Amino acid sequence: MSEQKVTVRRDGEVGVIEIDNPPVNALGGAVRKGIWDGLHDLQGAGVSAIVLACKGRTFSGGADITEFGKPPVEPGLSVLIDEIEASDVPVVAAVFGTALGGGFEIALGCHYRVGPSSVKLGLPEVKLGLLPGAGGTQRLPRAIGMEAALPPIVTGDPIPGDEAAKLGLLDRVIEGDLTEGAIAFAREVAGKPVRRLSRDDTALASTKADPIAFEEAATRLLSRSRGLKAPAACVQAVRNCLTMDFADGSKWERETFHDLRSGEESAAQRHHFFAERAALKLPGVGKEVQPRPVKKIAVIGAGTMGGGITMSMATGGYDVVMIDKSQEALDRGFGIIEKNYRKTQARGGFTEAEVDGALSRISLATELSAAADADMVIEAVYENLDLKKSIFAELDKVAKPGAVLASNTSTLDVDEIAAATSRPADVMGMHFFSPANVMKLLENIRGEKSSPDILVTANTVGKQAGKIPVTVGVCNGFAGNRMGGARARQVQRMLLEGAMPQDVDRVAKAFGFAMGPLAVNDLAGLDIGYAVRKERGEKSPIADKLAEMGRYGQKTGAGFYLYEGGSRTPIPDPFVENLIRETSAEHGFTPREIPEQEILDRLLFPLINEGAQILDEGIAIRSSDLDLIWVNGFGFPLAKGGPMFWADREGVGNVYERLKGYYEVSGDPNLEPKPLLQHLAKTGSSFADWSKGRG
Ligand code: T1G
Repeated sequence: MSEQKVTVRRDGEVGVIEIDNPPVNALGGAVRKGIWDGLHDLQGAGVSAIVLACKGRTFSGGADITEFGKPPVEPGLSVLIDEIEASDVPVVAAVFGTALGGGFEIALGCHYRVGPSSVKLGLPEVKLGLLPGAGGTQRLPRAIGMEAALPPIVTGDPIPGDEAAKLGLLDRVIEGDLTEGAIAFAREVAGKPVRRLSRDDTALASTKADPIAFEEAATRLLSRSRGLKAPAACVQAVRNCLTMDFADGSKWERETFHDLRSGEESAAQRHHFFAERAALKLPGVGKEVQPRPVKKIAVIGAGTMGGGITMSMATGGYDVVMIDKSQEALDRGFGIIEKNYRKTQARGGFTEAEVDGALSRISLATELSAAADADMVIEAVYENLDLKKSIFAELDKVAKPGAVLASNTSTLDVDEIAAATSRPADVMGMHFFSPANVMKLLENIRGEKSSPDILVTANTVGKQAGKIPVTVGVCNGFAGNRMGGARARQVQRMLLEGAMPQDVDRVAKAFGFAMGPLAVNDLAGLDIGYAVRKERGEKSPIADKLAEMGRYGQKTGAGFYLYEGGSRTPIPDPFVENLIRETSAEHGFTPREIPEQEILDRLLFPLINEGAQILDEGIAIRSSDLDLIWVNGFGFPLAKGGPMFWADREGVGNVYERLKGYYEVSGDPNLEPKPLLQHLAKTGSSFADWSKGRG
């Protein structure tokens, strides 16, 4: 017998419907049925008011996403919400925690909402590639006006409880025992006329009279939508309030919701929702493995990475001591941190209090001894193995027992760094991506001897710092950069075969990358890649020549492209085109025009093929981890889900056959299909199926 997900009781003349569906009281079919039956039973019993409450840690977090795509179960959420709103008996929603999506929508269908100032009310459907599908785009504007309703619907960012109270979304702020408070409130409103948002257009009047402010807000919000469909649909749904009544507006909303939910973009974004949570699960590491307590973090190095990491940690609420031998570097680094904070504050990204708080948590020191009381140390010095090993040997003497010792290395062997200490179990990698205060990806590198609890600690700290942590093993380039290296080799090969930089970048951007790989090289600096290749004894004929000429990219005004007058706009350069043709001839190639489909395939397949090998070697745990890495660290379009998700949707067999074809034509060993890719193709399987049950 499935446990009771909804209980119904009476407290005098007030009825209470209580949802108990851990972990987030998702509004699955059984919950909706329980609410539906409870509502009618209580109405039939003649109660004077009803409270809709939830047990556990939050009011409902929305519809049950795991039910999407399955046969619908009656009553549908919209129908249930309309039924609640139609009640002659007032219904009071006792909201707390994060009342999101359908959870907020059902609260909007109630006649009153009460809760603590800590509650967050939100419609994050847009983050799943959807729009609110149960009346949210029609009721919220009718509750607080169209201009106020637009940002939370289009960004998916929640409305904090104190702001919700100011907007009239909370009829009473109740701290302490919420259910009791809600019952007392229900007694107050019993017998009073109820306000039904679907029948009250008052709040729409000002925008109907003058829609300019609304349209300006819409344009501003959509400018950041990265071409995704859902944000534009959210805007249109709210805009419909100007010309449609509630019934027609809701019909449009529901139809559009179903269109989006059955589309590729939402499938990709829902994949990411679950992928972020799956990435925190480590094979063999159960919930009994707790993170080590972290309050103070020491960051070693005040350069670009050290400064960005310091910002992320201070923003996450940690006390941070930034350590650098040079006081000048510390002062410069702190100055950049303060400037970045103030810039974001000016854009409304932080309040002044948040910035002041974060800055107050940062201290500076020139001695490593300042790390003595840190619970975690993150080393972010120059990418040199000997230097890092010497610092970790010092840390071994200075850091307190139990401190997590992490290196921000992007390519070096974490096991070698760990071996420089007497406590390799406390050592791991925490690979941030530049700029570290902006990029969400955090690759946590599991050393051979890293203890499980430091991996859990790094996940906890990473999440609190607003990162998306993914745990991978030790190899050259870990996961993201190793896949990137495979693609880079193919890009350079295509130039030798006859493609020009602008051809490759045009195809990449048409697929959805914000920048093409050659423009990214120019942004990062060709000198960086050149130094890494020199250290490894690798060659890249064209890129090496450019670097040796001092054409490093944007920073020198010329790389694969020209950059005039400090502009960041890449301009194709005939000099480079000639250099490519000469180098191609030197290497015995006969230039040909490469079809765009082949260029796209040879941009994506190396990621998929190397990703397959990384999975097969156990460096990465599951394919969705690689999708998180490439979307959040390397600009793979979220709408396409990530390289491995895209391969599954394209058909692994299809990818394998085309890759094998390119390999057979070119003979390029970098195009040879890896064993796992071949296996999945031959067995008609997918990366997702292969990954199931791996941690
Ligand atoms: N459905 C199903 N499972 C969910 C879920 C949901 N809505 N939300 C969370 N989970 C699972 C999650 O996968 C994880 O599972 C566990 O619960 C704990 O989640 C009509 C159609 C609510 C802020 O987008 O933002 O309503 O890994 O680790 O950090 O318009 O979960 O343990 O197996 O995130 O405390 C709209 C999504 C849905 C909110 C809690 N709602 N959830 O955060 O826990 S669409 C959302 C969250 C909708 C209507 C439309 C967060 C949270 P597992 P967690 P948390």
